[in-house]
Order: sequence, then C-alpha cells, then structure tokens
Amino acid sequence: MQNSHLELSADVARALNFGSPVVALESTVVTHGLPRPQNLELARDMENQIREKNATPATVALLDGKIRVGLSDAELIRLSESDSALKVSLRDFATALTKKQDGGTTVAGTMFAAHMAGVQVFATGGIGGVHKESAFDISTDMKALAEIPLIVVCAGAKSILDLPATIEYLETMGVPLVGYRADEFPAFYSRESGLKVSVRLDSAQEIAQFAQTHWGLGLRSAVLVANPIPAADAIPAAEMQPIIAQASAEAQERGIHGQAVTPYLLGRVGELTQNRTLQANLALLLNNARLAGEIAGYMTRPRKIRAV
Ligand code: PSU
Ligand code: MN
Repeated sequence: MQNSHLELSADVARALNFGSPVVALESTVVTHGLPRPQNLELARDMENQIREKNATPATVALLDGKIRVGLSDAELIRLSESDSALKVSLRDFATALTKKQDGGTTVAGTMFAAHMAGVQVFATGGIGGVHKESAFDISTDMKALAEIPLIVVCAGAKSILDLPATIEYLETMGVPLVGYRADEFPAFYSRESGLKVSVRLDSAQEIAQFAQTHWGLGLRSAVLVANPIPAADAIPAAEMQPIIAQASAEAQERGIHGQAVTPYLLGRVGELTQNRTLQANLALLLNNARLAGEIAGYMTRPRKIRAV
C-alpha cells in the first residue's frame, strides 16, 4: 500500500519487494518503556536478533513528519535520546504528522504502520489491555488486534493489567491467542497466569501456517502469539502480585491516568524490584524478536514487482 506519509527504509523496501522475511518492531518501548541507556541497547539488540534469523528488522517510528518503517542507527539513537517524543497510538498519528513531532509507536501504532507497509510479523514485549484502575481505560492495542491482520509476538500482557478482562475482550473480538509451547497465557514477567490460551502451537512453522489459515478464511484480526519469558529470567506471579498492587494503588492516589498509566506503572515496578523487572523485560523482548524472526521465515509472501 502506498501512502504519502509513509516512508520505508531502503533495506525494508528491498526485502518486501523480494518477498524476504521482515519483522516490525515498536518504538514506544524505546521512547517511554525503558530507561536510558538500556533502551538504545535493547533496540539494537532486537534488530540484531532478527538479522541473525535472516530477517530484516523494521523499527517503526514518527520522524520529521513521516511514518517511518525501518530506521538507521543514527535514527535509533535520536529516538532513544528524545525528551519530547510523543507516544503514538492510532489517535496520535495525525497529531505527530501535523505538528512534525517525533514519536514512538505503541503496539497499535506499530501494527497500523507495519500493515500499511506490507509487513506481516511484529515483535513486542507486552501488549496493552484493560487496566485495573479504570473500567474505561482499555488500550487501543485491543482495537488494533481486533482489526489489523498481523502476527504479534508478545510475552503476554503485563499483570499491571486486568488479565482476565483483557483475554475476554480479545475473545469477543475474535483474536486467536496462540501459546508458543505454552498452555497458559503468560503474564509478562511471569510464565504463568492461570488463564488459558485458545490454541497451543509448538513451532514457528505451525504459527505461520495457522495465521495463513486464519486470514485465508477472510478473517481480518491479528493472531496474537504469547511467548513465555525464558524460565531463567522469569519472576513468579506470586512475587509480582503485591508489587503491582502497590504500584497500581499509587498511580490512582497520584491521579495518573490515560497514556501516562503504563509508563508510570512500568517505572514504579522497576523501582520496587531493584530493576529485576528491567532485566526480565529485556530478556523477553529479545526472546520475542527471535521467535518473530523465525516465524517470518515461514510466511509465504507474494513478490511485489515495483521499483525500490
Ligand atoms: N508494555 C511494556 N512496555 C511498553 C508498553 C507495553 O512492557 O512500553 C507500551 C506498548 O507500546 C503498548 C503501550 O502498546 O505501552 C500501551 O499503552 P496504553 O495502555 O496507553 O495503550
Ligand atoms: Mn490507556
């Protein structure tokens, strides 16, 4: 799809033209999700994990009034150091474009841009969902997962969210929940949540075929792949639960709401665990990049014939 606001890097355009594997990456994790300097290191490391799987990384962001798919290292640096980048979800694209403000794209924002560019696979850390603090704080990620046909590899939704409500919502919207070598939907820092996925699949190839079957039927939702955090980096749910309860209570007391809730909770949970959650977050992000790279290798893509 062509759009005057969209700009693909030469690498990404070439890979898409040849039908080679491409994996989209979000950038809210760089601008709002992780502290410096880990945010830049992580962005580079995720790209490298994808290259090691012989796929092309396509980090999505807003820069200089364009929706960019595929960034240079200098652009990753710029994004990671920005103090003014917007958090760009679906409602914020026109704002960033109109005001020429730089922005990190959320899961929803990244899905939108990646799909527009023709990318089919996307790796992130955790999806947004239904918040505990307010019944009406439902992430736009839910809407995007319902409407945009992409494979989204995540480590579940963070237990800062209302997980049962998040899963119900995805079921209502017809989004398949694939557990990669897992029967339970993982809870980001933890491998367990007590909640079931809708289907378990044990290989990247099966996941690629599953998505093609889903879309081949004419269904248009995302396929959400839940890839549990590696056991060595996991923090048991029972340990996380009181910490999350405390951070949530503080967010409410301080009147934090809207887009600021997720970054606040992430930061506070990190402080309360002496950054053990940060280590876990980095490990699961890299793990997801690897799986997404493998899945992308099994997607059959029509070769486009257009000038790069
Ligand atoms: N989960 C994380 N780190 C993050 C986010 C989620 O572990 O940085 C970001 C993602 O970009 C996700 C967004 O799409 O938060 C959800 O924000 P909100 O709830 O405001 O939609
Ligand atoms: Mn929200």
